[in-house]
Amino acid sequence: MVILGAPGSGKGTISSRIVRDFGLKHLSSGDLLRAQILKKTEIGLAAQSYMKSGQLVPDDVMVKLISTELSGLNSSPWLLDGFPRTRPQAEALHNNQKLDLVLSLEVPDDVIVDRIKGRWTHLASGRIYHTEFNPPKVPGKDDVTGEPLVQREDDKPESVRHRLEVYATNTKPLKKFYEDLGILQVFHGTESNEIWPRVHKYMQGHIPAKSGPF
Ligand code: G5P
Ligand code: MG
Repeated sequence: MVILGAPGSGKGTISSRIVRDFGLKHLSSGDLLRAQILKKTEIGLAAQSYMKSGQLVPDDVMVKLISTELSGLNSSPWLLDGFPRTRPQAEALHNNQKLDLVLSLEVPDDVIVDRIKGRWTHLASGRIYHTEFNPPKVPGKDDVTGEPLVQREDDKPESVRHRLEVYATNTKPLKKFYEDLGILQVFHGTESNEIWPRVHKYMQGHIPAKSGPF
């Protein structure tokens, strides 16, 4: 399955709950890219300047990265977060893998701009925190490793505004692509805790859950 949604709409937050309750493997394209940047790989070096300014990394780089990751999963069910983001990426995925579900999170832009200011990330694992919504046990430290948390370079207000525009232009039109395939389900809301029980209920109709919605 795929989860769509603007930057900061809660894809990572909802994905971690899907993983917990339904046991899917979570592949976040942004986390994969940030891991490549940390390791200073060729892909990481190529992606860094695009990501910093909130632009999309070129399609050929992304398609290669994600198809390599998917082929390593064998038959485990998976959840893609942040990919596809353009029509060519969606077509490349569609030509290789048949999707069962596509969820789209619809959160107003003003809510997003406000909440992104409070995000702190553990880059090595992709674990996400928020100063009010989901604070770490020790301020500034990852709960699992105790390592320092950082604010993403692309979470600066000018990058966030640009990422929202890029989403509206390139990624939002993918909803029609998946609607035409009959696999799109849209969830509107302003709080992840309000959206999540609806996502859980919808998914239970398609995948057996390991536990309840809370
Ligand atoms: P990413 O990493 O895919 P985005 O921009 O799609 O980045 P992002 O920013 O990771 O998405 P999210 O995952 O949708 O947002 O949101 P989240 O992290 O769960 O929630 C945001 C914050 O709000 C967190 O701090 C969370 O705790 C908090 N929060 C959640 N719910 C609530 C709530 O209800 N209330 C409150 N108060 N807070 C809440 O991509 C990054 C870059 O990588 C490149 C691009 O350059 C992209 O810009 N990239 C690609 N380029 C080309 N093609 C692709 N396929 C690419 N994929 C990545
Ligand atoms: Mg994310």
